[in-house]
Parts: sequence; C-alpha cells; structure tokens
Amino acid sequence: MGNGGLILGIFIVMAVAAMTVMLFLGNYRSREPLPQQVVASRGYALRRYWFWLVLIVAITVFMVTIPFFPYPSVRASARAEHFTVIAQQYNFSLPAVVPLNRPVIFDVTSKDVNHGFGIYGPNGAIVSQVQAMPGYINHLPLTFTIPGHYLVRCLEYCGIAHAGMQGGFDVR
Ligand SMILES: [Cu+2]
Repeated sequence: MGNGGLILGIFIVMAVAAMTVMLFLGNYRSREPLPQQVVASRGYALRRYWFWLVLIVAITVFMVTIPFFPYPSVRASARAEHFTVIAQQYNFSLPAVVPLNRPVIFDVTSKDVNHGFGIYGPNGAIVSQVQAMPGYINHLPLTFTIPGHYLVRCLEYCGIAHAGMQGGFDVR
C-alpha cells in the first residue's frame, strides 16, 4: 500500500521528464540547415560508438547482476525438502506444515483439469504460483522467511466452484 505513492511519484517524474524532452525536440531548430552529407557522416560515426557502448554496458550489467537473480541455487535445491501438492476440483491436498528458513520444493500436479497453485503470505500478498497440470509435475522451489499461516488459492478457472477453491498450510 505504501509503495503505491512511490510508484505514482516515480511515474509522474518520468512522465514530466519525457514530456520536457519531447517539447524540447519538437521546438528544436538548428539555425543553418546542415547538408545531408555532414549529417549522415556524423550520424554513422555516432552509431558505430553507440553499438559498442551499448554492448559493453549490457554485458557489464549482466555480469554484475546475475548473482542476485532470485532463483534458488542448485545446491539449495539439491538439499531441499519435497512436498507433494495435488489439486483437484475443488480442493488442494497439501502438507499441514512447511519448514521456516529451509529450502523446500513443491511437487505440484492435478488429478483432473488445469488448476493454479497460488501461495499467499500472512500479509495477504502473493508469494509465488505455478500451474497444477494433470499428468505432469511442476517443481516450485521456495524458502519461507516469514512464519505464519499461508493461504493457497486456485489461480486458474477450473469449473463452477473455482472461486471457492482454497487451502492453506502453516510455516514454522
Ligand atoms: Cu480453479
């Protein structure tokens, strides 16, 4: 809820900046029009450097940020505890308790049609979600860092009673 004002503020600042640039460019005129030859050679020279600059910046950003990617490490997944989740019209078969601060993997499948396995934290915000599909097991790795009761909701329309399809488990 507190983030809404911040996001709106960032949006307004960026919108005003973009409009300022547009207005400047719209009103920009050079006093003497330059010959096409001059404009083209300047543009091509700029374009050559621009390509290498973008490439170097992109590779650098990639190398620096890749360790912070929010996927669990392979090592964490190897020692994770597995929990089976079976969805069917209109309920979930779930573990009662899931451990806190330890990597877990939900092995998610369905007995009938496609369902969505959506996990909501004690604060009501969605934590993660994956599809529950018949004849297939989706693996959802997670590490819970906040104890409490987590609600599970079906996130894919699966039949007449879909809206009431809920479950839950405790993290402790
Ligand atoms: Cu559903």
